[in-house]
Amino acid sequence: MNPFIFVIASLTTITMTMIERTFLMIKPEGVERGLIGEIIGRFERRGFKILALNLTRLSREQAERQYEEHRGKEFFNDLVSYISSAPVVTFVIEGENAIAIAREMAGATDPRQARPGTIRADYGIDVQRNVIHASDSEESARREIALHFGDLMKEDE
Ligand code: IDP
Ligand code: MG
Repeated sequence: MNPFIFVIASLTTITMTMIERTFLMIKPEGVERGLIGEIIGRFERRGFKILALNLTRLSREQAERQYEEHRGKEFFNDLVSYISSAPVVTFVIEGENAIAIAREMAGATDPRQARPGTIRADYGIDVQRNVIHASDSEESARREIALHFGDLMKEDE
């Protein structure tokens, strides 16, 4: 192979396989319905490493901070009350392109529009009770990991 092409091809491969971390949360109805093992198992079987995991009940303030970007929308108050109403499972996974792949595995926000085989299509009840949260970008992942697992961020420094 032409050495120039080889270098370009290698660089492309390096930039396309990014080891990332992302934040996930099994929402109250997922925990309530006994879906913790099923959902976490999907990420394990897909080859992601579980870096942190917590069964916890979010305070109203934590829920508001989690969904900060939606403040002011008509569903905000309801969403915050719902998310802080009962235990959730928060966790962080690590692996290649974790952020985009976890979003794909979660599926569209509205379970009725989610592709078959995605977590929301398989288990979602409605647009609010859609079983799982997954960070939508590198910036959200960093912010949400810091919000729920501050200690994990400190280890990296
Ligand atoms: P996402 O979870 O797919 O990123 P977002 O639009 O960021 O979707 O909304 C955050 C969460 O807010 C959703 O997962 C869902 O639980 C809730 N939500 C979004 N849109 C609506 C709505 O129109 N009605 C009620 N709840 C909603
Ligand atoms: Mg979102």
